[in-house]
Amino acid sequence: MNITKSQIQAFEPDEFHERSLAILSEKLEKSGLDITDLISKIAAFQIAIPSWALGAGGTRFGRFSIGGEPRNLEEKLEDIGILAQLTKKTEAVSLHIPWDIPEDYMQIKAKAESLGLKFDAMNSNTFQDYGQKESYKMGSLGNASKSIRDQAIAHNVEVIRIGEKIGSKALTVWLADGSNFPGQAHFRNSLQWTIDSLKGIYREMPSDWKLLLEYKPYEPNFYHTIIPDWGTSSLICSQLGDRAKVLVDLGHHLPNTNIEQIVATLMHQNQLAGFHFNDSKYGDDDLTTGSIKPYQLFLIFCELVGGASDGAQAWDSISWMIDASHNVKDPLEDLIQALEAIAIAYAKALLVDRSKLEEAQNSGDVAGAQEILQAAFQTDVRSLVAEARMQSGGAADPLEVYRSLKVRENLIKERGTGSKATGL
Ligand code: RM4
Ligand code: MN
Ligand code: MN
Repeated sequence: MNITKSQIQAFEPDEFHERSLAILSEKLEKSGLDITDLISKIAAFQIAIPSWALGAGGTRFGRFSIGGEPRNLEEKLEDIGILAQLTKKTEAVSLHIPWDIPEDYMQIKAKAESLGLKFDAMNSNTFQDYGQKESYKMGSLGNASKSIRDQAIAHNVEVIRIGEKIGSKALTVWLADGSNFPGQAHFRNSLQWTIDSLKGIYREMPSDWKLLLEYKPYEPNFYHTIIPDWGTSSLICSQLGDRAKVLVDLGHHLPNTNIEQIVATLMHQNQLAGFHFNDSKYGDDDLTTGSIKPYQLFLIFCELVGGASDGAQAWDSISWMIDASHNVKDPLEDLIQALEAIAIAYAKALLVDRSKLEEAQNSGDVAGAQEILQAAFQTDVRSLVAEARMQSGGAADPLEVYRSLKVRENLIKERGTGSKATGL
């Protein structure tokens, strides 16, 4: 399905848009902020979409199809193209191998280009068996068996080679490796095997590539995970080299973890690779970004904006991607909501008066510091975000346009009700 520019522009912003924007601009300019600069920063911020997020996700109890799911990689790109047109917040796709091995590289590259999309980080998969010789049941890069480790290394190298053909510049490694029961695995040995395997992969990366290393404290293994936290990931990255950095997936933390502090610490050592955005109440990848903890998302962006403006780590060196599973919502609607929530959190973080905050911090003014953060967080920036999107050619209200144009209904007509996208 194709959406045209004029179809998008036929939808006017609501009657309050101009007035809301005028009032907000007046207020922000009074506090010394430059509206044009804010709008261009918000418009420039782009978040990649993973190729596995366009179909219905499921739990171990079941999976309920949403209909019209993309049947192949081309159709996945088309879905992301729709998101890009409506939101102007994404211009890249992140592929998961072997879920999405391109059949014809030239053709897939051309297809992406025609939709204005690039290829972001490549994702390897050694957490499932996909017809390879030896099973990953007991782990992959950290498996006790050398031949299984070698097979997992070879898979990652193959993913790098595929990525090179389509213009990707990064490899994301998430390991399911760990154990379910005490005594099942040797902690130190499995960590060392993992480090050695990752060194083998790192050596094979082209010199302009980066390696993004995820951590996760549980699932699918429930007793121990070889890379459970940012500290372990950071320790491994330091042994690999400068181009290996820690990837923060928001769903990969135990309850109440201070993720914003992790972000600050990683930026402090120039080791933040990027983000996988999602929100979670209990587990991993569960919910739409910003649907449960928007304040936390804002605080994370405060650290990002602060770290970049203080020169701790360059903004452009950080990768951004959504990584969520959509169980009950239309994935495209869910992604529209997530992109909006991320843009809003970023926009609010840009409003924080950082020098006043530092003054409050240094003088022990606890209440004052809280006021500064809350003042930014409570500001309704939706008109600013909408304006940035419209100036880039996107929709005033992407979800409304999506629904009015009956995108899902059209996709179902095109692809049927029973189509099933590869992925989670
Ligand atoms: C994992 C992790 C990875 C993603 C898989 C599908 O929990 O977040 O990034 O590739 O899920
Ligand atoms: Mn992830
Ligand atoms: Mn995850």
